[in-house]
Amino acid sequence: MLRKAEPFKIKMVEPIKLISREERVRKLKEAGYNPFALRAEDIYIDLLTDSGTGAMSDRQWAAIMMGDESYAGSRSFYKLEEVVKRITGYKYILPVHQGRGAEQVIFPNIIKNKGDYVLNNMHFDTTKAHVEIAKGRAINLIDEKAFNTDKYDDFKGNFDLDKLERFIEEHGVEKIVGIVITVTCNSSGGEPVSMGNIKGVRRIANKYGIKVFFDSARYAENAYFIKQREEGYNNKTILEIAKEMFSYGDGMMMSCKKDGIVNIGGIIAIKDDQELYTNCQSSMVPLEGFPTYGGMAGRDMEALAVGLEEALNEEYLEYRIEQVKYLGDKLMDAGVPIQYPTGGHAVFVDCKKICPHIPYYQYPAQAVCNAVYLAGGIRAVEIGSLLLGRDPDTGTNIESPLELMRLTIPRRVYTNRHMDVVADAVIEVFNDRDKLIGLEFDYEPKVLRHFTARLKPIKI
Ligand code: P61
Repeated sequence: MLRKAEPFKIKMVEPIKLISREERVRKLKEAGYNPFALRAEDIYIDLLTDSGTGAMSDRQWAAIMMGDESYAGSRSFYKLEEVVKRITGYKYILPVHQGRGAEQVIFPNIIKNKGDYVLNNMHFDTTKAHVEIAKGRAINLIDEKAFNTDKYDDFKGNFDLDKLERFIEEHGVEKIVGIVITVTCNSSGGEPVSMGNIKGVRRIANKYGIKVFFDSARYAENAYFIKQREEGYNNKTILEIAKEMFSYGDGMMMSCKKDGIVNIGGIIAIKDDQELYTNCQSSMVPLEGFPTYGGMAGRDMEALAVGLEEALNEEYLEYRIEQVKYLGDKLMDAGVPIQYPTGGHAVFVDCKKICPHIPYYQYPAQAVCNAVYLAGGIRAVEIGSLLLGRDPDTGTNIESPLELMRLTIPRRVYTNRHMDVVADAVIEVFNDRDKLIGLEFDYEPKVLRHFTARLKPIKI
C-alpha cells in the first residue's frame, strides 16, 4: 500500500543546530538541571510542549493581514465567534489570551464557597492551580486503567463513573460546583475520552444538577480517536463528532495554542447560561480585556478562526496521530516502556520503570529528561512528582501515580526524520539507565515549582 507523507510541504524553514556534548553539559548545569531554564537556541529538537509551538499555514498567515485591531466590536472577533459557534453549538463566546486566561475567569465564577469541589478526569497543573486560587478543591477521578501504562485500552482518559457518582454521594451535591472533562487527558498521556464516557458523565451530572465543562485544548485529537476506535462513529466527520461531544456540556475552556494551531489564544464558550456568561464577561474586562478581544490581537483571532478549521481536517489529524505513534513504536521496539497506546500529542515514557532505583522525591523522570538533553540536545518535560508539587495543607511532597517524561510533538513542525533522532537519544539513555541518578532542590519555588526550580544531582 502506498504510504502517506505529511499532508503539507514546507514553505519556510527555521535553522536548528546541535551544540557539542561538552556545551550541553555546561548549559544544563547553568540551567539548574531544569530544561525549562535552557535557552531555546541551545536545543536541537524541542519537545517541551505542543502549546503555541505549532507551525501556522500559509492561509493563517494570510488571514493575519486581515486582522481588525478595533478595540471594541472587531470584525475579527465576529469571524472567530462564528467559527466557534459552528463547532460547539454554544451561544456565548469570549476570547481570552490562552487557556489559563479562561481558567482565571471561569473558576471564580463557579466556585462560590471555600472548599467547593471541581471534579475532573485529571486536572492539568494550571487548571488545578486556578481551582485552588479560587479556594476550590481539585479532584481527579480518572479510571485507574490509565496508570497501567503497558496495558492497551482504547480510552485511557475516561472517568471512573462509579467513583464519580460515589464522590458526589459522599461529599454532597451542594459542594460540587462543576465537572470538567479534559479532552484529550493530557496528564494521563494525551489519552482520549470516549463519547460513551462523556455521555455517562452527562447522565450523572443531570441526575444531580451539576454543570459540565470541557477543557478542550485537544478536542479535535480526541474526536479523531473516537472516530477511529468507538463503534458508531467511523462514518461521522470530525466536526460532527466534536459537535456531539460539546452538546453534552454546558461550557468549554480552550487553550487554542494546541488544537487551534496558533501561537497564542484561548476561548471560553458557554452553551446558554446567560448569568454565567455575563459574570464571566464582567470579570474578564480587568483580567483579560474587553470582551471582543480578551487579550488577543485582531490578527491573532483571524489566524485562530482558520486554525480551528484546519485542526478538524481528517488528513491532518491522521498525520498528527500517526507521527506520535511512529515515535512511540520506535521506542517500544527498543524495549523503552511508554504509556501504551500513544495518545494525541506526545509520547509519555514511563520513567518509574526505567529507574526504579530513583525514588519519587528524587524525580526520576526529571533525571531521564536531563539525560536525553545530554544525549541528543532534545528537550522533553517531566510530568511526575516534580510537577505535582506539595500538598497545600500539609506541605509534604506528593507522590505522583506516574513518573513520566513527555516527548511532546509540536504540530506540523518536525518530520519523522527528527523523530528518528529523538528515538536514538532516548534509546541510548535507556540502555545506560543504571547510571541515572536522582535530583534534589537547590531552590524550590512555592507554586508551580517545576517552571523555575533549580536542582542538582544528589551525591552518592
Ligand atoms: C502543555 F509545562 N498545557 O501541555 P495555556 N488545559 C490543558 C493544558 O494542556 C494546558 C492548559 C489547560 C501545556 C502548556 C503548559 O506547567 C505547564 O494556554 C489540558 O498554557 O494557559 C496547557 O493552557 C493551559 C506547559 C502549561 C507546562 C503548564 O504543555
